[in-house]
Amino acid sequence: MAFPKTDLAPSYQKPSFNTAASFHFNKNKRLNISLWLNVGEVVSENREVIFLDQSEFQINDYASTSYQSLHAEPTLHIFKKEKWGLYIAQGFGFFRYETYDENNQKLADQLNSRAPGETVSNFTVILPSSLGGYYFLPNKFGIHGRVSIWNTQTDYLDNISSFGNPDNNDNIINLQLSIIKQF
Ligand SMILES: [Ca+2]
Ligand SMILES: [Ca+2]
Repeated sequence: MAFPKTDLAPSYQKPSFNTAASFHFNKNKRLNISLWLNVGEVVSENREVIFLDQSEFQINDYASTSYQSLHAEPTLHIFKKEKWGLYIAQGFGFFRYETYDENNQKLADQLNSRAPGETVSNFTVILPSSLGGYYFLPNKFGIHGRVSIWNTQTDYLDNISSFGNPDNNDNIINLQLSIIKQF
């Protein structure tokens, strides 16, 4: 489940589905590395926001952001036992996204939705900070849960920066629960 925090939706509230695949190289006692692929969508919406000058600009009050990301993360085990572990991780990776309005039109193309000269990219870097744990059954299958703050390096997940608070980037918290297999 992914929860966005943007200029339109300033607290982590509205959950959306996130799908992930990951590989964990877990041989070492403490320091290991994992690779993550995530695909999902987050929605930001604020019907009550009244922006200053609606005559000149068509500022969006809704943004649906679909994304794909790939990141690598060194993981540091706090506990590592034969059947279970608890770890923290700090990743680095790439994040591709596209933001749509309610009519499924790309907001990036709608120049009058942003301040003059504000161009958006659909590509950014993420620095996910995570806390996770896992437990293996005797059949080598297991369950894995974690929480991640993605620390995106963009303010345009909701297509709004100058008209909102340009000093903070948009962000995503991701809660994940997955089935894992030991090889
Ligand atoms: Ca923003
Ligand atoms: Ca902002």
